[in-house]
Amino acid sequence: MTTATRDTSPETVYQDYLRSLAEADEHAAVEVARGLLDAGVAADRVLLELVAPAQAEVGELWARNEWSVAQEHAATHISDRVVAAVAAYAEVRPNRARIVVACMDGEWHALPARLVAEVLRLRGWQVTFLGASVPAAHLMSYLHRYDAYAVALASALPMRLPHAHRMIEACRRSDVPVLVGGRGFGMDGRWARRLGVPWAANAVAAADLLSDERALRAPAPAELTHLADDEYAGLVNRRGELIESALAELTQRYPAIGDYTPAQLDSTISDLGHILDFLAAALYVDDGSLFTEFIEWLVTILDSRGVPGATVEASLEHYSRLLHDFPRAVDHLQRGRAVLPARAVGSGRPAPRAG
Ligand code: B12
Repeated sequence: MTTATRDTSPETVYQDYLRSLAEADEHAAVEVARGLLDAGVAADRVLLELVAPAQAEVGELWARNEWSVAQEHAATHISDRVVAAVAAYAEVRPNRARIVVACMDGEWHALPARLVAEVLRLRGWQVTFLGASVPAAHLMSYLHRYDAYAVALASALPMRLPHAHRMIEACRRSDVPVLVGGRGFGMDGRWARRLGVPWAANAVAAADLLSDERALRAPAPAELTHLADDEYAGLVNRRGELIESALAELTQRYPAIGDYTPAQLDSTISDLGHILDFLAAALYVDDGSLFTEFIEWLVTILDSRGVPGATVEASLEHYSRLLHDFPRAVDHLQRGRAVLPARAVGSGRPAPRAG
């Protein structure tokens, strides 16, 4: 008689976990994580080597339009429950100072920050996790009241960098050291360096940085002298007017847009706004790669939802024309056009967009 033995190789465990997310099976997902903990795998490894990569993969499935927004939401909720289960399993008494972990105002990606918070807690820090989108004024009064040793700020979206900078400066005025993390600062942290703020690639690096008070308290200066040209501020002031005129131009060039449903129109306006917000962020940190990476991402997303990139080409061209007296912005826009795939350039009719 043979007994079926459970395959516990990391790849099989990962696939089991991903399947439980796909099937929205919370119980199975928690079981997979508990199985690892029971087998002696450290709690921070379960968080960073199972939950984190699975969430990133959920993002890729959503980006390719293989998963709906609802499937992504269900998976994210389950990941959150798994993080709670892992934290409860490995209860650690705090023996170090208080760290406040918070998402920037307008930032709804709370799970990455929560993973960081839990790993710091596992290392003995007394962590207060404030969650998604914390308004700057509330964060400041919290820091004063609870005498935080440091604050860890999270951002997943590069377009929020100018805002992030204001929040970082406000924390510093309160004399609380700041460290930042999340893909919004660039996968290698290069935009955090521009803002002159210590950055950690992941939760483990954040824990190391927090133990190095000198690095935390003596960050390199910000490199933002280019802001003297006022292009960033000028673009932000003209945002509404630019979106309006780009929409009018697109509708004239592609009359099919006139038949869009309100939801499709909302998505188009939101895309036009995102283009400007990423352009503004690129101007803020003076790095064209921020904008070109976004354009490559946008075209892939639109393509998987049946919207031809020709509309992106037309929008970039339109913005270049209106912003002709902003040389840095025009340069970023031209570079953005240069990374468009050949099929995205031309005058094809936009197909009805997915939503
Ligand atoms: C879940 C999710 C959401 C959920 C978030 C819910 C929640 N409770 O977190 C919701 C639905 C709200 C959401 C909304 C949006 N999302 Co979203 N989302 C994701 C998704 C699928 C997973 C995020 C996650 O948990 N990742 C797992 C973590 C662990 O990975 P990580 O970010 O790399 O984190 C590691 C490090 O970066 C670091 N780290 C992260 N944070 C911090 C913080 C500190 C202090 C430190 C030290 C380190 C650190 O440590 C982590 C562990 O090692 C990602 C896909 C992805 N690849 O991440 C997209 C993703 C981030 N979202 C994306 C987008 C575009 C959006 C929206 C704009 C979509 C829209 N059109 O509305 C909105 C923006 C909302 C907003 N204003 O914040 C894009 C961003 C692309 C880009 N070019 O910027 C991504 C990459 C999806 C994709 N593949 O296109 N999203």
